[in-house]
Amino acid sequence: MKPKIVVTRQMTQAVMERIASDFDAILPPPGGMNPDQVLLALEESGAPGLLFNGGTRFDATYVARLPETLKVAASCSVGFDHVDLASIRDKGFIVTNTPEVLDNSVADFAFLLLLASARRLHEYDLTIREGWSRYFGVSEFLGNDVAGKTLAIVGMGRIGQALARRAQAFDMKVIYHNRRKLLAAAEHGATYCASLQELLPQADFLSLHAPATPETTNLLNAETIARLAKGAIVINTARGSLINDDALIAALQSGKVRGAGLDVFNGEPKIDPRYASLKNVILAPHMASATEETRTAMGMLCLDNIAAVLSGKAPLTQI
Ligand code: 8YV
Repeated sequence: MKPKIVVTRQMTQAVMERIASDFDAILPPPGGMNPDQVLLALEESGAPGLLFNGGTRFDATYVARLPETLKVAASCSVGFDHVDLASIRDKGFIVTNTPEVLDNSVADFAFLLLLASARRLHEYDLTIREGWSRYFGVSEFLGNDVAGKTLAIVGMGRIGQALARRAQAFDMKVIYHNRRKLLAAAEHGATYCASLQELLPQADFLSLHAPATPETTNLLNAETIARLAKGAIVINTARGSLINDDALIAALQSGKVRGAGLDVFNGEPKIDPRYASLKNVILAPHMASATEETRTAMGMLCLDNIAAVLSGKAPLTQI
């Protein structure tokens, strides 16, 4: 008897093929299941397993409505700010996430945003699309080198460490702020700053990699932006809640912040419309982990977790 699961999002082909062979699955419509559809599918099927992601927010009210038949919910994400852990524990089922398998993809994307922002790639692309009419002068439309510059990382977990390795390969100096200083082997040559106040003035580039928590909400605000060196570039592939949009937009408009590369936003997908009017911002729709290889690895890890729990074994990556 194949274990029953509800799948809320269309996964990559390899993952869908494994679902078809190993599970008795209730599959989503092309646009994915909305939260009510997830609840109904779980209730009607009695499925003990669920494969979901941040599109289904497990807040306390929603968790209370989940059927008792649910035993394991695997989130296809490393972040779990969409999961109220206390209510999960009260309800008595297991929730897992997908750490490590997306480290390289997200670090690649953060560095992509950093390089593209430094070299104004999106503005050059726009120049061609809008009708390139003349060569630019030797001192016109310039970007900035990254070699020799300082990358400041806030949140030096696995993704932050992977980004540090990439930056060092581009001859950048790396400093970081974290809840605690890492062991030297994990620092990859980066220098620890015990406070944001110590880190921010040194940043030519600031990349955010902290989780979304009450403590990190609006971590980048008017006061912390004021401490940045003029002309710093801000990168965010973590969570939109880390940035106060009014403060960053004002800084981008004034030039205090030279540019930004943003993959995550407050209120996404309905983001602050002012971002789209700024030419010194690169915008991406929360896609830092979006490669065929990584999304397959994430989906497979979700299925490994579900299969383990439903066969009486311990999950691999329980939150
Ligand atoms: C997910 C994310 O990777 O992993 C995370 O925490 O932010 C997301 O990008 C994506 O939604 C796939 O489920």
